[in-house]
Amino acid sequence: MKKADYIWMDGEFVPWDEAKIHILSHVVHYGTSVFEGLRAYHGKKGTAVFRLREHIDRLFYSAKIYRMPIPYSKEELFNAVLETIKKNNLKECYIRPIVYRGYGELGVDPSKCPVQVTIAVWEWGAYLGPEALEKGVDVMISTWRRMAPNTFPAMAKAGANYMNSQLIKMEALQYGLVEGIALDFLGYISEGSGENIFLVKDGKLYTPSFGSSILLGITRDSVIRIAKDLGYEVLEMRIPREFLYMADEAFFTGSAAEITPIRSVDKIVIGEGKRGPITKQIQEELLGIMRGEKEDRYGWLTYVT
Ligand code: PPE
Repeated sequence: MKKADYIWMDGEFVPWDEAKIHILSHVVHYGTSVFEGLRAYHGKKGTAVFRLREHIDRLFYSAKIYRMPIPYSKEELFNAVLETIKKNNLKECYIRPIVYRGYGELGVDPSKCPVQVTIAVWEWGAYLGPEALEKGVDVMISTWRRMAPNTFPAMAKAGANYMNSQLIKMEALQYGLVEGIALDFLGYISEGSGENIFLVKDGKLYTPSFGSSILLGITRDSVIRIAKDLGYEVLEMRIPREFLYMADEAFFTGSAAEITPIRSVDKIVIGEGKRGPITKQIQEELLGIMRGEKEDRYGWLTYVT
């Protein structure tokens, strides 16, 4: 990864190489963390963070689910993100705030371990490869399922959920594919290892509902709003696997993946096997807003000043 200069750790800036924790921290042993991932883009009016408020809100509800009292206010973390970007002099970056249980006692009970907070920023290019945004990606349905309800809370963006994501990702890479799509516990489409998924069929958009063990993606929400305002019907529902093969277009959404078209699934070509027109239209709209080229009509940008 590309190093930046400083990482915000519990209220202080620490040089990148010195941002360390104790090996017996609770998080190392039991995966006790919740985190966020978001991006800042550089446009005509300067650098702006995309949907910072919503990402901070999700961080707090992830922490609430896991009974982790965050020792800062939302406002403090909001400002800390902006300060961290400034301190590192970055025009565009990926932002990773993480809340975790540190060093105290080992054993499953986390309550004796302090809740700590770190914010890192770095330059991160296209998540699924340099050509993916335009050309699309070849993917597979994973043999691994997403977690069943009331096992691991899918709506909490917890570090531990990404052990499941790693299984999905590693399997896809072993088969020479870019990503895996997991089904939910009932066998309906859920999401990619680090992205939500949308399908386009006969001019309508479809995406799995939050009952299908998905992370409620903020990019997903942005796409739903943009698509509706462009006049498309958007259905959030249970989606059978075969509907994906029947789709005219399909794409992933995520802060890291942005909007990445899906070209094939299980070697079955989706639509025409390239970025479809509706995918392109929504991509241009969303990236246009993110990059400050189109009016910020939803109030999604926070400028780093
Ligand atoms: N589902 C999962 C499992 C997921 O990890 C992400 C984001 C999404 C959906 C989309 O959510 P949103 O970013 O709010 O639109 N994945 C993050 C982490 C990626 C990583 O490899 O780390 C991200 O995109 O930042």
